Amino acid sequence: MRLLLVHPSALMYSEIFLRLEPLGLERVAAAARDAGHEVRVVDLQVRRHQDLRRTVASFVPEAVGFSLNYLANIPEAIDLARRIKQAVPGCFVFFGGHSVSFVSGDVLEQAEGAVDAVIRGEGEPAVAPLLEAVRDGGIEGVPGIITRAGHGPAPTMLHSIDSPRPARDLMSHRRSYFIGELDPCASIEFTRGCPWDCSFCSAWTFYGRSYRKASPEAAAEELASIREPNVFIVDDVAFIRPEHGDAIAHEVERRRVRKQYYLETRSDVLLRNTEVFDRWTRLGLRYMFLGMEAIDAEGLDLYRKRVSPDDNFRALETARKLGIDVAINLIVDPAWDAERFRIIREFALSVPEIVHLTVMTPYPGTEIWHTEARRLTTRDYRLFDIQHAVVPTTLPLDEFYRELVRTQAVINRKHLGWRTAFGAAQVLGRNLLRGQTNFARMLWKFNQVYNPARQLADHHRSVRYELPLPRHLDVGDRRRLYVHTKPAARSRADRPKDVDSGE
Ligand code: B12
Ligand code: SF4
Repeated sequence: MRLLLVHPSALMYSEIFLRLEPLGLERVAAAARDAGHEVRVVDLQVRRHQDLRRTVASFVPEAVGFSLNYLANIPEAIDLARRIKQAVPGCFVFFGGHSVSFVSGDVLEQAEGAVDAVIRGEGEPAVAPLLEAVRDGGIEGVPGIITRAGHGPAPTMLHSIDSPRPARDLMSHRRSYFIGELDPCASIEFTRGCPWDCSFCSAWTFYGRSYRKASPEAAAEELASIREPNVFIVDDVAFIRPEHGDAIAHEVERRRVRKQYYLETRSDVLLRNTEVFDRWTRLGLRYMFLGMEAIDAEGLDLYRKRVSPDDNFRALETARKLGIDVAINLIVDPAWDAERFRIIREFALSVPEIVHLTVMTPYPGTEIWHTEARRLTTRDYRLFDIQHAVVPTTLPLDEFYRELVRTQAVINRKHLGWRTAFGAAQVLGRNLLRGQTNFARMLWKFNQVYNPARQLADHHRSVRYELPLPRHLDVGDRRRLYVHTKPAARSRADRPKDVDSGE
């Protein structure tokens, strides 16, 4: 069959700091291609709607699949689905991905027939059976499928994440993917899932708290096949198991692969497995995201982060010693007053690290979606991008955004603009010579993207599609939140000692 896969447009946050390849969609594309289908991919993060229209007109797809990892993209995807159905009557349109897995039934209703099905859970094992069933009949038997008529069997999980390897060759604008100075930048997955259970996060509920590792040989082989000089490791928490990180490092050294890396991890993992991170700095690890989330014990307990403020500060020290540049994430509670923002600004100014702020947002699929007592002030999908307040703010909303942007602007003062341009002159020069302009362009974009008036105005747009209301649920048995309920090859040994089972 002719299958077209589409990734929606970039959200606010990705307009400046990063734009990364849609690895999940590339893996779904690979699985479909391996099963003999003809596949094209359009990534609207780096292409325009007009490009999608042209591809639809020339390729005349028999099936179109949208990747919906982000709730905020759902309205755009429904509108595009309607247009595709008009342009190619009879084309089978389906959605898949992280966020849509938690609101599939509601999205199908809202699309009023423009979307034929949603695939919940991992896409690789489902896409070939789905296309076969679209051609030959019997879609109700596809694992993870939901249609307006009902749902099929539970989603299945890949036994091993070693294959299929992402179909990177199908992406036409690879030079547009970057993260900060790492321009251009590819992505790779070494592990999938997360054994922790933070209350604001849906990474663990999606994968049913399972955790799978790529084989070190397959991971290194894939790295060696990547053309870009820079790589973002998409794992939720990198190097939880030190022996796994070491084994990949060994294979990478053996193949003499030399790249620069950006990854994401937790403070306690960095402290516990410092040697692995040190080894990776010698292989090119330059940057990391550290989800600190809060600077006080109360906040950390609230999010069930299972680390202490002391761990967080020691982790920062460790990263500095290793020479890794860190971007910290802190969660802004809409209840914050001006004084709280002032304290956070002071903190952000006092550390050399980049301090990112995201707004606490109850998402379907997270525990706080069911337990948050504050009512939602909006159900507009587009505002669920963790840059907007969706529960009542203590400050008047306009003042909240002014304080938020003022605090985020510390990044602008410390890490963007001329100061950074001078500091990174060598990198900038090298990138520009190679025609890579993503990093240069991000340096002066802050005020255009982060603007309190723009954020406030977003609340006044007319709303066509709304999130379902949260159902208050006794989450005593947290398995009720899972998308994948029967984790593949779950090993107790993969669960860090300080994470209780909670089940
Ligand atoms: C890498 C990553 C990013 C990259 C994006 C890369 C990209 N272009 O896709 C960057 C850093 C840019 C990013 C940014 C953001 N992210 Co992000 N991100 C992730 C992360 C850590 C891994 C995603 C990944 O590549 N996984 C590996 C691949 C193989 O898995 P996958 O993408 O999920 O794909 C599988 C399935 O979802 C499914 N699937 C995917 N697409 C499709 C399509 C079809 C048709 C089918 C059938 C199946 C299918 O099959 C795939 C294979 O199994 C996830 C957490 C997670 N564990 O998933 C968060 C996550 C998806 N991000 C999240 C958030 C909140 C954001 C931001 C909004 C954050 C912000 N600070 O503003 C931004 C906005 C992004 C945007 N659209 O512009 C949330 C989503 C929450 C929500 N409910 O919307 C997540 C779940 C993290 C979390 N737990 O909070 N992110
Ligand atoms: S450790 Fe990170 S990925 Fe895992 S549940 Fe907590 S926030 Fe989510």
